[in-house]
Amino acid sequence: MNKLNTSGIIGQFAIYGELTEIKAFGSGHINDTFQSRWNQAGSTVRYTHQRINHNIFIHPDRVMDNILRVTRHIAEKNRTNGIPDWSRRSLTVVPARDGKPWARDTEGGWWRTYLFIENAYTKDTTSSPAEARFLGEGIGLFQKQLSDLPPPELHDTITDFHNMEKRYLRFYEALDKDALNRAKEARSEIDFMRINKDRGASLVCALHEKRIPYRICHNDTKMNNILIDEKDSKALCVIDLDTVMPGTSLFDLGDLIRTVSNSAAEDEQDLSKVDFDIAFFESLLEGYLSQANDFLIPQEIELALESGRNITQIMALRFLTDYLEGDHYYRIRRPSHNLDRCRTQIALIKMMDLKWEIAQKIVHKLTQ
Ligand code: ADP
Ligand code: GN1
Ligand code: MG
Repeated sequence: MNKLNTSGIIGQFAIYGELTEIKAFGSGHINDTFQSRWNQAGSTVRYTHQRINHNIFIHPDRVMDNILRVTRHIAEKNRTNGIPDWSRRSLTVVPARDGKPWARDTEGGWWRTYLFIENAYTKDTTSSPAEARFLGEGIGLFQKQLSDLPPPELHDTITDFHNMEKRYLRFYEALDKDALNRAKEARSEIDFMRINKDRGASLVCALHEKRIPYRICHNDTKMNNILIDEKDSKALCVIDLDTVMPGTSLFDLGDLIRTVSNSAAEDEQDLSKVDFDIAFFESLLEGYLSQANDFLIPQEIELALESGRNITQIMALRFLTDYLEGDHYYRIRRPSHNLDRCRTQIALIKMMDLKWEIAQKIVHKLTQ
């Protein structure tokens, strides 16, 4: 979308002052994100605008309904508890001029606007155990703050999002079709997925068999969906809330383990750099439990380590499926990007397997 069109849609939101700049922003795989700068009677303020990926979120109105409820709940809690800087600790939706939490462009797209949270940043890889601890704490707190969200239930914004069985069905379909004749490039990854199918179902089975409870969770807690405060390097605000819906807390812990404990980036091509960093894992879990211990039950704790392997496997499978289907889902920046991402996830699973016992001892140590 060119700049002119972008300013047109941005003009639909209830923002005062002169627009001085718009630019593309962020590195997410799903939505299109822009940042705008305004002169409001001499003060400079910034906003975040996003075109919601309408192919993936087929009911953007329901997504926004969830986001409003969740962000208001957290903001209200922080405000009434006197938490300093509360307006930077949850996203604030800026309504359109007609009062709706979204605006539509002339091409049928759905847009939303948030206050831009200043003096914060995101990271794709972890630099220190302290950073890992803060990220864990941030997601534990987010889940805790939402544990008393009043009914009704949040909408399911993507059906069966982490349902491994359904993800496997789609993978086998893509493999049968092999529409782009790409399976030959991914033989060993396909074999890995086949061999490990059963163990991949453990979280979903535990949910379906009611061994662990449904809770409100984020469902997409890769580390760059957490804004970090420049002031103290602590987790400041959990963003990218499109998938906040009922699930298990372990989906969130699992995606944190996948991204925070990996010593390399999600799409690292040099697989010798991919490692399951035990020090990061320990600090992450410690930080997460410092908040989540208040509500987790033993059956959830039992699956803590497994959650990391499980979510890593689901991501490997989803990247591979998208590669076979022709890269329709994830944004790519090179031809085999999705295959590279899949390979990194598999390398990480293998490192987790290798360090399983030591990691399990850490779980026991932290939960005794
Ligand atoms: P995607 O779904 O594409 O991953 P995100 O919601 O994660 O999109 O946003 C992409 C990036 O934009 C984030 O990683 C973050 O850097 C930045 N961002 C998003 N919302 C805000 C905000 N309210 N304030 C500051 N930065 C933001
Ligand atoms: C997508 O939106 P983003 O880039 O934070 C994806 C996640 C994957 C992630 C892998 C709605 O997250 O499920 O874990 O890519 N989000 C959706 O990087 O599919
Ligand atoms: Mg994101």
